[in-house]
Amino acid sequence: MRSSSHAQHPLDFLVPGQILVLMALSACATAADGPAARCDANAISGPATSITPVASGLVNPWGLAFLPDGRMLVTEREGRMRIVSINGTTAGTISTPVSGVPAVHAAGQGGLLDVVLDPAFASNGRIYFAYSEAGPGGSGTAVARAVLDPQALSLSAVTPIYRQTPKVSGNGHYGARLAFGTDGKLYVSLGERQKFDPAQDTQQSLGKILRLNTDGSVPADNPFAGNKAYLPEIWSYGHRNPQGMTRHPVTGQLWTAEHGARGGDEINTPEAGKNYGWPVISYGVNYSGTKIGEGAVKAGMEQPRCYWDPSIAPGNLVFYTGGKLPAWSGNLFVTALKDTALMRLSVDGNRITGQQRIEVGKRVRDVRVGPDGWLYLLTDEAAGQILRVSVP
Ligand SMILES: [Ca+2]
Repeated sequence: MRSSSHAQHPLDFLVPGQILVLMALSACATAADGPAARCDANAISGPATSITPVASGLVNPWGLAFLPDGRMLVTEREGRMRIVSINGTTAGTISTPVSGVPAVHAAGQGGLLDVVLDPAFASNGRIYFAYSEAGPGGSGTAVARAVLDPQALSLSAVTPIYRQTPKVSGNGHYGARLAFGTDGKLYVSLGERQKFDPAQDTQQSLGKILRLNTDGSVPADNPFAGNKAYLPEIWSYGHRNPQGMTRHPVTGQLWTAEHGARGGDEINTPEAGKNYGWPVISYGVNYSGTKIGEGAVKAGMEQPRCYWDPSIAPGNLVFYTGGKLPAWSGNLFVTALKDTALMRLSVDGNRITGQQRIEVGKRVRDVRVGPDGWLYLLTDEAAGQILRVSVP
């Protein structure tokens, strides 16, 4: 029609009414739009909280597990595991390091990461922990099983049960939360090591959620068992850096929090065999502002339950089961590193219906429900603390 040598505006051939329609369509199709909603779309209010330090002097604590006697087993990212007793005080006692912890690759985001107790810990003393391990090619997330003697402060029978493949360069996006399902299987969240595409490569374990037996072997009923195109340990794939994982106390559904790119942190409910999209779909953009992948929505790829834009940098998450405060019952609490807060999300089925931001003022790495019914946080600081969140 016209020579392309003219610097013609692409909308010049449209009449004004058509331009409006086109603008509306284009607004619907931007990467920031899609069926998922922002986690903070509806602000909710709740009872005023008290946040009290109960132990101080931990160095970058990462994972916390309550022992049956009420003490806390805590990891420090540099490679130490300690037992903390609070005895109802605000100046808890921190033990010397537990012996027997293997050498870890403590660099960048890597080191000694999550720890969980075996569901039968009271009888078998077993714990499971995730860590970054150096090896040919660089480093990767690994999971080990051991027997803890809480009195002797020692680990025995330390056995690596899983190693992420392949090991790669760099010191980011290890993921590394652990959670037991109601099926007694161990779920492991693995980041994509800042390598993007491997999250979609089903022959690698970067950017995956795994489902394992407690000795590291693959359950026969895993979604891809027997399918040569997939590593059999994969539960779900297309994840970026999931550092939060828990299960719903009633339904058993797995819930995860994952760091997205700028403006794309997500809450997901990973289901067997499904693809969660990274790096093909995302609500975020590169830190430089450039686009990632193909947009926010694609057939065959799952949407998050909600996303944060701007990003909060989520750590762990947990459903409130404390029973102390009916107003929190069934709420999902998510820690925020960059946003230095605790997010209280109201949940209806699989839908996030509201968010209350509870200011902490420190980078919050982990959240757990304590045996006293209150919430306990780890702050990711060189002068790290355990904080109790209660309602007076
Ligand atoms: Ca996703």
